[in-house]
Amino acid sequence: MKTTRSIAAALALAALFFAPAPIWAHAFLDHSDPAVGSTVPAAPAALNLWFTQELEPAFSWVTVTDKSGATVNDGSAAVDPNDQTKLIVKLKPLDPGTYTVKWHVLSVDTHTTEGDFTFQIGKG
Ligand SMILES: [Cu+2]
Repeated sequence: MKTTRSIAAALALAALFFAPAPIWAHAFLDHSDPAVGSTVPAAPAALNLWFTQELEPAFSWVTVTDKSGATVNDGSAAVDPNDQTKLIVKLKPLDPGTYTVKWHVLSVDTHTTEGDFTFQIGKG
């Protein structure tokens, strides 16, 4: 009986490991607007970030900084009420230059992920 139980436990554990991908997926950055590494001709009024999973708004944030390290986002990032995978952060009026985006999100599966990228405003 004991053996049967441990086999059952082993099978249950194996089932966990081979469970469908979503259980193990985290919220990674899928794409953004302005796009990662892109050069845009005009200063965008906001930065939009789409993730691979729905986010917990209270624990998800984005900062955008200019070359000098000054924060240029206008207020905190907000999760789009119509799309829980999307973060929107308003931007102050930006001059041409390179901007660094740092994001840190908590997805609904309670996993935290973070990353950074740059985009440029100006001559493409
Ligand atoms: Cu996860």
